[in-house]
Amino acid sequence: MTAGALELLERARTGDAHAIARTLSMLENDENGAAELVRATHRDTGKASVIGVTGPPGGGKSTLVSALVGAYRARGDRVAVVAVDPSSPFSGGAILGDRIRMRERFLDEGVFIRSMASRGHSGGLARATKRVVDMLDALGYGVVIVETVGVGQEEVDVMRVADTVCLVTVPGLGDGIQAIKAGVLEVADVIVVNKTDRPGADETVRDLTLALSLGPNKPDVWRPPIVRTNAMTEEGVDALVAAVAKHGAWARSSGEAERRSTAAARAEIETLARESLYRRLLTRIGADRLDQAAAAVAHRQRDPYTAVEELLS
Ligand SMILES: Nc1nc2c(ncn2[C@@H]2O[C@H](COP(=O)(O)OP(=O)(O)OP(=O)(O)O)[C@@H](O)[C@H]2O)c(=O)[nH]1
Ligand SMILES: [Mg+2]
Repeated sequence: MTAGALELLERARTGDAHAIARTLSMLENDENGAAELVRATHRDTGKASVIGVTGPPGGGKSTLVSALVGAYRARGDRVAVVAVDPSSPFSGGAILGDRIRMRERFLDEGVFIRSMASRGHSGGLARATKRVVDMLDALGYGVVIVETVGVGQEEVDVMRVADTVCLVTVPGLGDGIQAIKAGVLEVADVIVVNKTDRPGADETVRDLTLALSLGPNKPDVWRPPIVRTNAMTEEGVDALVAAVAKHGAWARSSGEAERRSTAAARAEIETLARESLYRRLLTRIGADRLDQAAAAVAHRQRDPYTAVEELLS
């Protein structure tokens, strides 16, 4: 093991925030030492309760996450927050504001906050998020909350790291239904109607209940509960914590948790194997051969399938 990565990990294990941040950057950017960090910590992962919070912009996710941090912290859990913004190449802007507000609220060694933007992850945002979450899990954060903005495919992929995914909607705007149509419901385990102090909450709950009733109705299938919250006053936050715990218990007893972690492991192995085989191929044939093959295909002297067959033989 690289002495640097090992020393860093030791310091991170003592709770040193700078060391924790450095290990996360190493993992995110796949720097030298990242593989060593994964090897040294993999056995310690799988203990945290990983909660995903997603939904349309401005729905109150960050306010709700802050309330959740307070609720879990009050129960004695160490809590980490990973705020992921797939639309932004910079970890700054709105997320930075959230982070400052949260830091002010939790001047507390037991709370760690990390933000991640879309750029700079060699293996993609979802993989980087998984690595970051796994490290925080291994470092003993009992609850890791991942917030993503939006309702697209990238958010769905990021949310696959979570044991329980909370989809946050708001009254009016038809957002709840739109989100469901966009396929986010596929990953939602708990549906939150936030801003219930606003008009139209009852209608939104009714619409969502109807939409959900059209889904599969089998005894072994989880039917996402709908929880009403006002993140500003923290009304409904305890009910949300209870719904998340209930889903977690169901997932463990039904085998769903096992299925999810095996699927995530398989995806990671496939990606790493593909990368590793490709690196080996490049090492063996040399970059020149690749350039020549590319030129041959570009000049229509070879078709791409034949070119690959020749490289592999
Ligand atoms: N009235 C009301 N306002 C709320 C509630 N929850 C959040 N807000 C406000 O809604 C605005 C957006 O809240 P955020 O928590 O930043 O929402 P977000 O979903 O994290 O936003 P993005 O990360 O930008 O997508 C803020 O002005 C909050 O104060 C609520 O329950 N009721
Ligand atoms: Mg936010």
